[in-house]
Amino acid sequence: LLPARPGSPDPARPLPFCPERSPFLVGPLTVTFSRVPTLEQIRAKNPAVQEGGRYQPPGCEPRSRTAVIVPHRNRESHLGHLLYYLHPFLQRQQLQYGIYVVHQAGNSTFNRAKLLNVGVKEALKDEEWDCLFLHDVDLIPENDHNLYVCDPWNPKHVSIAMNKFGYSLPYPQYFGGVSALTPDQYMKINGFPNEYWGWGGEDDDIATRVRLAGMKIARPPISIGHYKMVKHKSDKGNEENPHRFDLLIRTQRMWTQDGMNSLTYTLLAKQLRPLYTNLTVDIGTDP
Ligand code: UPG
Repeated sequence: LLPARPGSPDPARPLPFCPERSPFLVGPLTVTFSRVPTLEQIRAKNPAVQEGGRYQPPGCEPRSRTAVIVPHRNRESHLGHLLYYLHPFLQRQQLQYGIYVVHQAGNSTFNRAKLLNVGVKEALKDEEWDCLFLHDVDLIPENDHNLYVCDPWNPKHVSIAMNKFGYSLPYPQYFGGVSALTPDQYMKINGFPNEYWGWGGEDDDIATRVRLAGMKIARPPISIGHYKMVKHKSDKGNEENPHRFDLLIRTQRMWTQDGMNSLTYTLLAKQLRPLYTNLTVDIGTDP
């Protein structure tokens, strides 16, 4: 017998597992950005999504409980596109999931990796997630066979074929865009670095952490890891980080000291919005 899921209609007769391959998958998807959908339109198309952007498949026990964590500031239209495509995508995969948007408060230099650490820490207070998807706001998956579940052995890099790189990997160690780690894998690499302020470098640091922690980068087949990026200019407050090469030289020395075990921040707000959980956070400023 499977354990009864809280809220299952009859605790004496727990739900069967969802099938290994969801019957709702359609494969390649058409993704366009001609119009930004409103949150109302997205809500109307996703009536089963609950407060905080949470969902559980009806009638079966999900094979993964997945938290999608999105670093964010000042990209509202990109967030509209992402929510529009991601909610139906995840429901077709019959996952239990929650979407967290981690919003950096203030105007100081952006820090993607630190925001993701905050998102992980806060999401794990809500639920024992099986899998953490760290997800740029402007990347839309183009094939729903790209399952938002974790590899049990290794951190997974998922956005391996982005349109902006001609649908191929820009270089072998690339780990930017969308990645997936179990909470154990995340803690094993001491999370992501907190000290990369501004654009660049943090994703290469994370790839190095994976290697130094004795793991490898797992990847789906290239045809499945297709992503379309919403075109954008570089953001104010996220200029190229001039220190990134110096920091990358120090990863081997620093990774056990800089990460989840040194994370400090002030959570300013946690709001259960209809399509996502919003975390507004003060992560400090570039020293
Ligand atoms: N972001 C914001 N607001 C900002 C800046 C960044 O929300 O003002 C978020 C957003 O989620 C975005 C992500 O940070 O998708 C990455 O920033 P972006 O400027 O889009 O970087 P790109 O050059 O498009 O992305 C690649 C990788 C990314 C990596 C970055 C730097 O996809 O994961 O962080 O290069 O190495």
